[in-house]
Amino acid sequence: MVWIFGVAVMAALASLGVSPAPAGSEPLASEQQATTAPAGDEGGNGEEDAEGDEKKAKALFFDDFKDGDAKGWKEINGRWSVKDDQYVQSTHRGESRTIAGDASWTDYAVEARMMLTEGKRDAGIIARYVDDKNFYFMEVKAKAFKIQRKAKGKWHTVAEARPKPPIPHNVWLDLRFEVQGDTLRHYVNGKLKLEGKDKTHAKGKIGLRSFQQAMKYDHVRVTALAEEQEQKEGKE
Ligand SMILES: [Ca+2]
Repeated sequence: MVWIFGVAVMAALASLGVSPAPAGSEPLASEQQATTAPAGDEGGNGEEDAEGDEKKAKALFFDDFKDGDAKGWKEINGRWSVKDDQYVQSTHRGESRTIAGDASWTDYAVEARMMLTEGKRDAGIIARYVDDKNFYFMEVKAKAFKIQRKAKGKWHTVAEARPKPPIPHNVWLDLRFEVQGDTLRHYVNGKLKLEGKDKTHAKGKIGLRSFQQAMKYDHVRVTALAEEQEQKEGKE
């Protein structure tokens, strides 16, 4: 039993005919615990706010580029800049890549909004980036969705599909790339487009990438899949 010290509470207890503990009989630790406990009214202060805060807290990484810079990103090639709260890659010559996050991340989802602008090739999200020769790539282009593996510098297609209708330019797409154990999942606008198996890379950083394609990104977010699952189960 936890005793709550406070005039209001003691008065309330007295009105119910309950006697508080004799003064001086309670250890100090218990008193501190009691005074920091919520006073009666539980969960009355904005459930939506609390949920939003929890979501932020659970993200391993988040960048909406509202701070006007790309701090935390390591731009390897391409022409990157932050404009109008978006991360813009403006050349469609050659490859572009920028890397962020933590090399120890294992099972997670990387989400980003992406818009293809100039060019005729592909752009997307990198996961489990070990180095420039070893990572997974979630690829999007007008006529193909792919999950690619790069290992020791060599490309291999893990899964592939043809989008219907073709993916247009200058339209925001919600991308989500999940890496969970040896399972890799490619989502566009909330729908699972591809799933493949590969166990070459177990952990690594995240990144954004294109080949002969200019594009924009926004709202990049990384979530640990174990924590996301716990959240879902907690709500049911
Ligand atoms: Ca933004």
